Amino acid sequence: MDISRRAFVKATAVALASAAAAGSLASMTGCAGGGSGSTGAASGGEGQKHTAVCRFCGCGCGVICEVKDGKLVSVTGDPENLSNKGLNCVKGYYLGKILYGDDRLTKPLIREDKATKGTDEGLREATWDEALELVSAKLKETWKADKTRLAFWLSGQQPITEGYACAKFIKAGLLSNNVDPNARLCMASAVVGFMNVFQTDEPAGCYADLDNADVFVTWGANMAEAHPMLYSRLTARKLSGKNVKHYDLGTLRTRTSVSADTVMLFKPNTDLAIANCIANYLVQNKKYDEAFVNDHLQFKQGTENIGNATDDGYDASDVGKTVDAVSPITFEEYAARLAPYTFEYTSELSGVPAEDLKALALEFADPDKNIMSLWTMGVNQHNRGTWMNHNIYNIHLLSGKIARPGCGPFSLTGQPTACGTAREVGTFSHRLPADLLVANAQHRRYTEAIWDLPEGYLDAIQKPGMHTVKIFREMSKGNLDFLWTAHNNWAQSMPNLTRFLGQGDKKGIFDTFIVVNEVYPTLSTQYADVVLPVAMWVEREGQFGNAERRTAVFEKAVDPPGEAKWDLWAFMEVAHRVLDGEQIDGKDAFDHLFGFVYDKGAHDFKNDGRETNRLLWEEYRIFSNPDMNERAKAVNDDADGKFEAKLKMEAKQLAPYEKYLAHHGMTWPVRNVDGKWLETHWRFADGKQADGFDEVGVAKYGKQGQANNLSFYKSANMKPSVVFRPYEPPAEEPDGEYPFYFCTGRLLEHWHTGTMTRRVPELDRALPEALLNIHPNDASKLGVKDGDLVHVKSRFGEFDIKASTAGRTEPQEGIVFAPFFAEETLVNLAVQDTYCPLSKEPDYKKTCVSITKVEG
Ligand SMILES: Nc1nc2c(c(=O)[nH]1)N[C@H]1C(S)=C(S)[C@@H](COP(=O)(O)OP(=O)(O)OC[C@H]3O[C@@H](n4cnc5c(=O)[nH]c(N)nc54)[C@H](O)[C@@H]3O)O[C@H]1N2
Ligand SMILES: Nc1nc2c(c(=O)[nH]1)N[C@H]1C(S)=C(S)[C@@H](COP(=O)(O)OP(=O)(O)OC[C@H]3O[C@@H](n4cnc5c(=O)[nH]c(N)nc54)[C@H](O)[C@@H]3O)O[C@H]1N2
Ligand code: SF4
Ligand SMILES: [Mo]
Repeated sequence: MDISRRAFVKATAVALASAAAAGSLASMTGCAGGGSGSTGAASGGEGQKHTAVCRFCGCGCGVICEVKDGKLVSVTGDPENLSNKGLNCVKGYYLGKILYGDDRLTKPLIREDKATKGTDEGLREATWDEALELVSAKLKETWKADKTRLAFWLSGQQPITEGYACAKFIKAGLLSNNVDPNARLCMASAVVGFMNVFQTDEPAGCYADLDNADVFVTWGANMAEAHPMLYSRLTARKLSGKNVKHYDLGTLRTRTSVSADTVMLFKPNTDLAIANCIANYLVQNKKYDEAFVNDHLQFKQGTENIGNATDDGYDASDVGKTVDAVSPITFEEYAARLAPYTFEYTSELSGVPAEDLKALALEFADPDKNIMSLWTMGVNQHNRGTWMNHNIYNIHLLSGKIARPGCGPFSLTGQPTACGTAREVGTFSHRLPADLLVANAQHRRYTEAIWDLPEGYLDAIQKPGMHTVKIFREMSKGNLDFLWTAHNNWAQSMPNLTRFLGQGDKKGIFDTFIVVNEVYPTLSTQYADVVLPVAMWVEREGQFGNAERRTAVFEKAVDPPGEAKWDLWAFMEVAHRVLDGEQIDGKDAFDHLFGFVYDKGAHDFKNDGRETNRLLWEEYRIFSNPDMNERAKAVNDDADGKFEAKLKMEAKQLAPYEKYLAHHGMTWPVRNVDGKWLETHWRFADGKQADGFDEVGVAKYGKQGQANNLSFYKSANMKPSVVFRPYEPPAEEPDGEYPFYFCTGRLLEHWHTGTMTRRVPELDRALPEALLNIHPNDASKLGVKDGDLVHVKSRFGEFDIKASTAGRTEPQEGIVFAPFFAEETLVNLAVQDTYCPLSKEPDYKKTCVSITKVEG
């Protein structure tokens, strides 16, 4: 087996004349409309065209794939997809090339000797049959012996129907909740924030807000690198609108800061205080929207001084068990809690000048200003990530700046379908499809009805399973026998890799039977016992759901190489084998759960990929359209009225599969009005009271006095919660031994662990290596010059990296930054796995480290 996996890591110094490297606002984003990325073959525009969606970031840009002679020859922006209207960034244009790296996996691989784990050696080619039999036997053995010792780790990059089928197989077939997605590392704090505030996980705004805002506030979101298409809409609005302002808050100066009128660099975690300071100003000066507050809000406080989830015992500790608790308070009590957050105190704590804090507070105090807040990992990957989501909602709710065009808190999603799959179909350890929870008996009854399971069947999974960090911590301790991962690269992306890959106790990873579905050799395949080679992106049909609730289908355009197969097929083949001989309600278990996509008894799907996808979609769609199914309707219409599904489920309605193809994507809820399927742009706004729907994007929005048009249909008493959340410090603070904060993140050209983008020569050349960005004063104190190799060490682990004072991000003194795309510079060996106790999302942004120059 010849895996030339290192070949692609070769660094050349040639920089791509990528827009990313240019200075001007318009070109800085790397965005352009109508351009095309040729994949090498001639692109004359005469090939076969297929509609698709970019498989990288949560912007969810529509693209058109052009195919000639069975090869993807060009990718261009899709003008008919309303999320991007033809715009793409540089990664979008080179999308086609990600399919054609030299070392695509084309045959199943099996490891004979566990001792070779963690090396390039030891995997041999196998037939699909042999690999599937082995995986099935190991899964079944673990399942029968002790099903707490198996786990699945899935992804916000896994297409919707594939995630839905996996959730059904694991939750109903295996009766296990040990499944979690990589979205736990990413959107979990946002999700818990949504649920706590609105009791529903749904972004209220849409991308059109970017074209209508008067003020943009980026709260530690580097949109220029991470959401380039949306950033180009932000800068376009700033250049064309009158007096449009941008406040960029963060711990680093980034490419996003370039367009800002005011850059507010704060000390890590003091964003909590900054938001409270704005709320305090609004409250003390009676500058909040009184009608909105009286009609629509309730006030609460929660458990405080919650410590840090650094150790295993945290969740079971006294404070760990109560972190979710909240209790009602009056508006006056809320005001009193805010009172300490004066401009002076907050300025001293955060390092942000008081006049900048006041300027931002005055924007929120102005009833005529439309303000859009945008945030991503700076807020979510935070030891108080859920709290920080609250604090942003708090100021938007107090000022009534929500649910109208150009105005609202907008939680940006990172991955292409973290919303659509991980959050919507329920691949989290505590969820069922469509916002439903395993712990809620009514939710289980409803799910049982749709899946035709006997009443009470899902009571076996009422306890949430292991969340992501726990899965890997348990593996490191030898408590996991079987792990199957797909659409992620955990051996590079998980925090505190040292715990299970490095100098830590390696026992667990050697003893766990690990299956990895992959398209290229990665660090994770180095630890796999079986590697299943899979079809990538448009080598099969799939669906993504982006940050503005837009669901879109990407069509199959080309065949997968060699023996690579659809992930879904592999999962179902194993499900078939593992459930063989099992019964549900006296019927064959596999047939009962998945027979509808198969010809009876056959191992091949009923029809082509389109029909399999459509059948799975139509079943998933019942969750939000209960009238489609008698049993679901009966539970929904429950006579004792305990389950208010009718209102709550329909409010997330989805359309029939073919509508998404015809419309190049639609934003949910998609409502049938007089026989036409219409999408919804703003949530909670202008709806008929209590029916949960907007007027389908028709604007009738006043800037004030809008209170009567709002419907927070799922919130308790129809009122979202303002929860007071104080400032509490980061999990670790710099000291003599570890004097720097280490922040990690992303840069434009590369996607996460670099497995795809580093195989595109143009992107690889543009950003060939990961560097540690450091403030010039810190560098000179350490005697470090640009290009010097330094040793970075934390309480968790260590690695070497070259230092640079001239990087694209410019940290404040005392903070250093590095991206995590380079496997040869494995920064996550040193990143803490302390997580937000409410969301269990790790804080990748502020591990304390020491830095020393490597001599010689
Ligand atoms: N090019 C590219 N784009 C991507 C991705 C990619 O891999 N490559 N990945 C996608 C995914 S999955 C995600 S999740 C997004 C991530 O998108 P972002 O979150 O925008 O990017 P990061 O680089 O992870 O985070 C850097 C930011 O964290 C902020 N920060 C650090 N500490 C704090 C703090 O204490 N408080 C606050 N408020 N902010 C802080 C910094 O100021 C900085 O702005 O990008 C998506 N887009
Ligand atoms: N230091 C640090 N680490 C971080 C973060 C950070 O800010 N700092 N951010 C975290 C966040 S927000 C995220 S979202 C995670 C992302 O972490 P991961 O999801 O683990 O990383 P990716 O590189 O996106 O892994 C996706 C893998 O899927 C493979 N792939 C591509 N197409 C297919 C397919 O069709 N099927 C299958 N089975 N595989 C396919 C790719 O080759 C790639 O190896 O990283 C987290 N890790
Ligand atoms: S990476 Fe994001 S911004 Fe760039 S084309 Fe893809 S979806 Fe659009
Ligand atoms: Mo993410």
